[in-house]
Amino acid sequence: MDGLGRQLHGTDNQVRRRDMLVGLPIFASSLLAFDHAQSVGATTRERFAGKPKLGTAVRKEDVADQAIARIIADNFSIVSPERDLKMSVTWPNRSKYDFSGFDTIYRFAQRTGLRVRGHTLIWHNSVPGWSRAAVSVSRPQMYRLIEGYAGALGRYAFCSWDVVNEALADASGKGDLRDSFWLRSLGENYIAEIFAIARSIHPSTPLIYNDYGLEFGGFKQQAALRLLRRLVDKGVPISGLGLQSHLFARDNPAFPSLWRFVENVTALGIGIYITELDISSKYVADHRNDEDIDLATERTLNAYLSCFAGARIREITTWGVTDRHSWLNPQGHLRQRPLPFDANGRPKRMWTAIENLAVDR
Ligand code: 9MR
Repeated sequence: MDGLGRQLHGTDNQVRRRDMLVGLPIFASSLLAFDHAQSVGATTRERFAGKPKLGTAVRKEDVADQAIARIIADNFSIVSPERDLKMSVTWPNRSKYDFSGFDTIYRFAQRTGLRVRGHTLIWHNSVPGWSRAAVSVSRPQMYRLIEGYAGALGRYAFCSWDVVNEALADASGKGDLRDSFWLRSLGENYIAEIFAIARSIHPSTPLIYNDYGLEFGGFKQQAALRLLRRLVDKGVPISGLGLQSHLFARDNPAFPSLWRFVENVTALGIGIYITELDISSKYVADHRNDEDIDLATERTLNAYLSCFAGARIREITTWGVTDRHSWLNPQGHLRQRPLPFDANGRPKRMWTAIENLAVDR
C-alpha cells in the first residue's frame, strides 16, 4: 500500500484488525459515533510495543458492539473480563461450570489478536452460586473443588491472572486479612495454598495478588507489604501485585507514600500491574464543567503515574472503555467521567496521559 493509501486506509495491521471486526453486529443501543480519522497512523497499540501493555475491562455484551470493539482493537492489547469469569457467574452448581459468557470475550480476543487477563479466581464478593445453599463442605473437600475449577481454566491462556483478589481488611482490627467466606472455609493459609494451585495449572503465567485502596497509604498499604513479604519469604509462586487503581480526581492530587511503597514492592522482586484503573469525579463534581473535571482527572493520573518512575509497570488496564460503561455510572447515567473515552467514544485528556507513557517510558 502506498503512502496515500496508508493515510486513507491505515496500516496493513490496522486494516487486518478491522477486517477481523467485520461481521460484528452494531447494537441499536450503541450511541457511539466512531471517528475513522482517529485510527489513521500508527495505532496506540502499535506505538506501545515494549512499553506497559494496555488493557481494558469488557463485559460479554460490549464485545458485540462494533464501535467499542473497534476502539479496543485499535488501542489496547489486553482485555480483562469485568464480570464474566467470576465464580458467581461461572459456577452455578457444584458439578457444573458455565464459561459461556467468558468464552464470548475469549473468542473476540482471539479474533482480534488480544491477550486476556484472568480475573479473578478467589474473591470474597464472588462465591460460587452453590455455596450460598446450606451445604456443608469440609476444608479438604473445598480445596479439591477449587482444584477442579481452576483445572477447568487450564484451557485458557492468560497474560496474567488475578489469583486472589481483595483478601486484605480495609482497616486494622482483627488482623490483616478480611473476614470472608474464603478465610473461614479455607483457613489462614489460604492465599499461599491458592497460589500453589494456580501455579500447578498455569506453570508460567504471571500470578497476581490484586487489591484496591493500596494507593493512599495507611493501614492497608502496610498490610499489603506485610502480606507480600510473607508470601515471597515462604516461596509462594506470586509474580506481581495488582494495584486496582480506583482513583479520585483532585485539583491538587498527591500520593505521598506511594513511591516508597512501589520501591518496597519492587525490591521483593515481583512485578507491578495496574489492573482496574478509573478515576472517580465524585470530589470535583462541583466544578460541573466537563473540561475542569477532565483536567483534574488528567492531573491526578499524571501525579499517580509519576510515583512509578523507575519501576516497570507491566500492564495498565482501565476498568472499562467509555464513561457510558463504567461501574461508577450504573444504569447508564453519566454522572462521572472516570474512563479514558467519553460516552461517545472520543478520547479524553485521561487517554492522552496514558498515551504519553509510550513517549516517556
Ligand atoms: O465493575 C464490576 C461490576 O460491573 C460488577 O457488577 C461487579 C461484580 O462482579 O464487579 C465489578 O468489578 C470489581 C472488580 O471485579 C474487583 N474490584 C472492584 C471492581 C468494582 O467493584
